[in-house]
Amino acid sequence: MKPVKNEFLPAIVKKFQFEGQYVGILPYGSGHINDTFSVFFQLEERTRRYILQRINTNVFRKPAELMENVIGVTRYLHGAIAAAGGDPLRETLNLVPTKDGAFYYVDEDGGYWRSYLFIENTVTLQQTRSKEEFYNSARSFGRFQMLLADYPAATLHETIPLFHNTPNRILQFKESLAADVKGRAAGVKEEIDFVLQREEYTHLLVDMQEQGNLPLRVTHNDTKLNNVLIDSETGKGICVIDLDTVMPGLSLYDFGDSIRFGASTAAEDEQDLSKVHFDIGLFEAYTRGFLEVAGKVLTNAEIQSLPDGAKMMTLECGIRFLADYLAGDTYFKISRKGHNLDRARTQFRLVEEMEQQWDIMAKIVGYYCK
Ligand code: ADP
Ligand code: GN1
Ligand code: MG
Repeated sequence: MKPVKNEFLPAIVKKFQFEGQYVGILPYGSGHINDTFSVFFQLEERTRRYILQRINTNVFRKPAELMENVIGVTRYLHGAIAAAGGDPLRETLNLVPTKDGAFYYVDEDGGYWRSYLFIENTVTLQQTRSKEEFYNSARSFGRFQMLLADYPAATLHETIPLFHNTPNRILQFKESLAADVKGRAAGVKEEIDFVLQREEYTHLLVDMQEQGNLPLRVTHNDTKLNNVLIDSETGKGICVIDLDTVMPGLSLYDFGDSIRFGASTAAEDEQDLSKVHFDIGLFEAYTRGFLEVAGKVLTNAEIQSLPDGAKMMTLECGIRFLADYLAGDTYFKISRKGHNLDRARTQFRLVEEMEQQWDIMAKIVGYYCK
């Protein structure tokens, strides 16, 4: 995708139904995929913010279908949250329409733009700060899954085909490895071996699902900690965001992706691996929060497989980072040389430590089996 041209931003802003006097626009957030901005408006004495995003169409090939999903899911959540006595303007994303009454705007270069109400007095965390906050985020993602339990899954488009199909991720990795377009493979032999040694394991969850042992549900599929807005005063999870990958999936994907990001003692891109550890206390806190809310709908097979969800999502993400490093950093945004390799290494470190603490992980989830 071409970089966003800053001088065109005010013209994009004009397309949306924003309230007040335009003040300015700034890049926002730390997502790896979309281009996100916050837009400031003055309305009487108050400053109001909106989120404006350009969807990454390299990653999401059918943005109109993606927006159909987002419209459907946010509308449904709005109703479910209101019915439960919650505040739908704070507890789910709300799209801001364009002046033409659509929910996205396509610019001259084919860029897809959308806007959300900015949810104020919240923070997004790039790393877990406390057990309690992580537990709270687990309750939010658990609630998200519960609220969407009856959503008509068949109406959802698959926005990225085979997104969490880990064997397919291995195939893509092998393609990047064979092409080795930047000549980087020779320098990462150890990491490549780490992946290949676990190739057989990558089939576990898709096989269980195909054999009918794990049910398909409506899942978020990108449940890292910075995709939940945390109330800055109470530390409670307020709103699950980044709905681009809401699709039918396994509950283990949502559980697992949260663990891979949040049960680490360091940031996803920490360069000093001596700081990166899998924290079993954080694993326990997240498991408790997630299962307190979503546990009643999960089967015993799902609960017992939660450690595999955690390990699989961590391994898969490491494979994706390493594949992108080999391919020349074309998928995930990077801000330094070797960024994707650093990210891959943290993931592999976490996988190793999960393998070492497997029995304790199994014991923790076993406590919740019915
Ligand atoms: P990406 O797919 O690139 O991760 P996200 O949709 O997660 O994009 O948005 C990037 C960041 O923008 C989030 O991590 C969060 O900090 C912020 N953000 C997104 N939507 C909102 C919102 N409605 N209110 C406040 N902050 C938001
Ligand atoms: C991306 O969009 P963002 O930054 O929340 C990626 C996830 C990865 C994550 C790793 C659509 O998430 O799958 O797990 O980076 N999203 C997509 O941090 O590929
Ligand atoms: Mg995000």
